[in-house]
Amino acid sequence: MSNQELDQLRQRVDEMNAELLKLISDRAALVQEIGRVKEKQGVNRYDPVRERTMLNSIVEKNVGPFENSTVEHIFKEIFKAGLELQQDDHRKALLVSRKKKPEDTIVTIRGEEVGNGTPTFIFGPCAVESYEQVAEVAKAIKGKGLKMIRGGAFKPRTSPYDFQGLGLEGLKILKKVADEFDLAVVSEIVNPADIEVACEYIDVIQIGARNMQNFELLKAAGAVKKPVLLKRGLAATIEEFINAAEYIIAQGNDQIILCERGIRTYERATRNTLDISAVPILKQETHLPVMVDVTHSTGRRDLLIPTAKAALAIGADGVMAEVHPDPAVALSDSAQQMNLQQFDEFYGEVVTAIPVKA
Ligand SMILES: [Mn+2]
Repeated sequence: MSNQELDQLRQRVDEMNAELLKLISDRAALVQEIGRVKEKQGVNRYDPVRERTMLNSIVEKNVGPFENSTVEHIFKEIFKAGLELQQDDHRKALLVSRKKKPEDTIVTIRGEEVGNGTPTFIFGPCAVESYEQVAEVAKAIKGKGLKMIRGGAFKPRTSPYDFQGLGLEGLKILKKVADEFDLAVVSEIVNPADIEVACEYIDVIQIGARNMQNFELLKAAGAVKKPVLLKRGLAATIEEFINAAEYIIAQGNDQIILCERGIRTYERATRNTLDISAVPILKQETHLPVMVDVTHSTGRRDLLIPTAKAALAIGADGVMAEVHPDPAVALSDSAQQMNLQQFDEFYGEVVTAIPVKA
């Protein structure tokens, strides 16, 4: 075979590649059109019966040289790529996405703005244990000029025999202390039925990691006009996390703060693994403020300062950490809450690490 002949054959292959690409692209455009029609009709995008019919008719026409299984495999890949395109179109349409709304959402909590470029700090005890305990922490928070306190009244715990929180009584204590110190209250709600009454006592509804996919709770939080702090589930992907936020915004409430709080991995040196890269990804993909909970992600007091610095350095809108007047006797999370002196050190170190804005 002469070199000239080979060149000619190769040129034909190049032309066919181009033709194939054009056909695949035209097919993709058609598939997208079908996706839009299906969306209008509310029909599921993936139709296995239709796919099987298409594959059968393609294989019937196969005269070789490829095996039927090879032809099926190639076309299955083309089908898959088309379906993924439809899903991308759908993702673009998410209300929490940057594509839908390019500018940052600022969440306003009693006049305090989260996501405006200045970091927000939320501190407070893991659980509300008594008026005195909460008041002591509130005083330290107020002393730093901060505006928010967190505290758990309803505690979803791993074991049913662990302290479950004071419930409504705990919310009343939080409210009383917050009023005295002029602080906004962040507290977790676990039952959709509690939201209405809880709104009288709290300023931010926290949805905890274990409830990130409690869809009825998400919908109920979306239906009220209260900011929501949504924590990432301990085994949730970023996509699942974003979709959980979508459940809230779809009900009309766009006052949502996302909170990375560590995910479960095989690593046991920390309680969870702080997924620090989730912060810039969430900032790119969504228009919502993103905070980092350094207490639950690490489970280690000695890692609170470095992880808080990392969070702010990578672009988080704020940091959350737990403070207790006497962590050794705390009813929950006693290993990782800071005492008041450690709180002073933490705050001093982390705030000095914040780059001064021009
Ligand atoms: Mn805790």
